[in-house]
Amino acid sequence: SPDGDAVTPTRLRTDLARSLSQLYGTEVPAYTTLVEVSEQVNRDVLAADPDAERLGSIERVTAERHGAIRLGTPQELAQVARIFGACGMYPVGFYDLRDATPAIPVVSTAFRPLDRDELAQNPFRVFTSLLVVDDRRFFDARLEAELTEFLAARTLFPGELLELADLMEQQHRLTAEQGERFIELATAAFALSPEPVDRAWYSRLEEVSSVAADIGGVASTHINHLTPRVLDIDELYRRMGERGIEMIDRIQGPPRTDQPDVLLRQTSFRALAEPRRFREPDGSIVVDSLRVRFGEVEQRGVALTPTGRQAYDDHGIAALPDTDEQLDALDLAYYTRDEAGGLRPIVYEDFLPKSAAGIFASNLTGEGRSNAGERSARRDAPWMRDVLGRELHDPYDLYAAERSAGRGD
Ligand code: OOG
Ligand code: NI
Repeated sequence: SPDGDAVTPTRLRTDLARSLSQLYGTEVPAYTTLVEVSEQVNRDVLAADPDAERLGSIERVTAERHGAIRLGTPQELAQVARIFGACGMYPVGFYDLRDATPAIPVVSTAFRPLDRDELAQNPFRVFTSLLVVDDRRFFDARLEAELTEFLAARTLFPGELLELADLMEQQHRLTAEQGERFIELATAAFALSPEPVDRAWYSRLEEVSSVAADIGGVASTHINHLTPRVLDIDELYRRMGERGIEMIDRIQGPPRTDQPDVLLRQTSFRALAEPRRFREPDGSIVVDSLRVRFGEVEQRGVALTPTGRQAYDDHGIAALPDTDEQLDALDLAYYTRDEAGGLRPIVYEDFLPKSAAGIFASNLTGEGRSNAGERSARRDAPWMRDVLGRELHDPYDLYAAERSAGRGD
């Protein structure tokens, strides 16, 4: 029957995650090693720890990935919102990485499923950053004008893909054939382009920021990384080292303690030099390399309430109590109750701006250049909501709603 073959948003998200994972594995072979080691670590933790699944079923954790992409214009962001919307992924949170050290000229959100059962079926999410071309701390008026012109002339997402996306958002289903076509076009849109890079233009942007060059120096976008989830990131870090893969020098986020895991811990291995074709100023094409993409891995813990987060941001993990019961009683973290009345943590499904900036920074090729004291362009959650033309969800509202629902409040 036609209905039996219909593709739902959930199915489309699962297929997209799998297809991008396959693509990225062919593009960045060390990613495949990372996935293998992550799966081994998860199996070992599951075997040794009876409570291993308290933060998510082994099926979910093993399938779990987040991706990162970087865009140049508000129009591109609005388009990608339609593509992810078709996959049941909606914008959550606003992150301003221009305030970080070193400052990165982007603002970001994450597209992800909102409901617990959707997350359980497939938790794929994409951290999505947008270049702020009119921020005078990074770009002078002339470079802004050139960037704007360059970005306006490119097309990241073909019309057919956007039409299929809109159809899915309207109908909540596509035919099997339409679904396949969607996946094919979406995967191609996020593949590394073989088109030559204009050397002079790329270099000018790179002087300001290698993130600006990665975004605005080429006529396409690509997955920057795809991140599996592990149940023990310290063990993962150790095993990757043993395999001779050079990791960045630290794990971002809260340190390991005997307290319940909170928020998000992440680490990455260095950007790999990938062969890329360049068009030189004399018109010749040469093969050189760029280091912009990398591997990242993460471990997730319980989501903190605004009060818990403030305490963590101000004083570190030591400011939080030692048990789930205390975290719950003091309203510092989110929990629901299981059938036996025990506490079940609500997993943190979002990102941390400090860690995100650290991940960006660990992979910058140069210092970049920014002019303190210059005008920063206004970018905030309301601005981004207007660009998206759809609701920008507040992560705390989602966690609070889940807690209330789970307790029958
Ligand atoms: C995004 C960096 C942030 C994370 O997991 O916090 C990020 C990027 O490099 O484009 O992916
Ligand atoms: Ni990431």
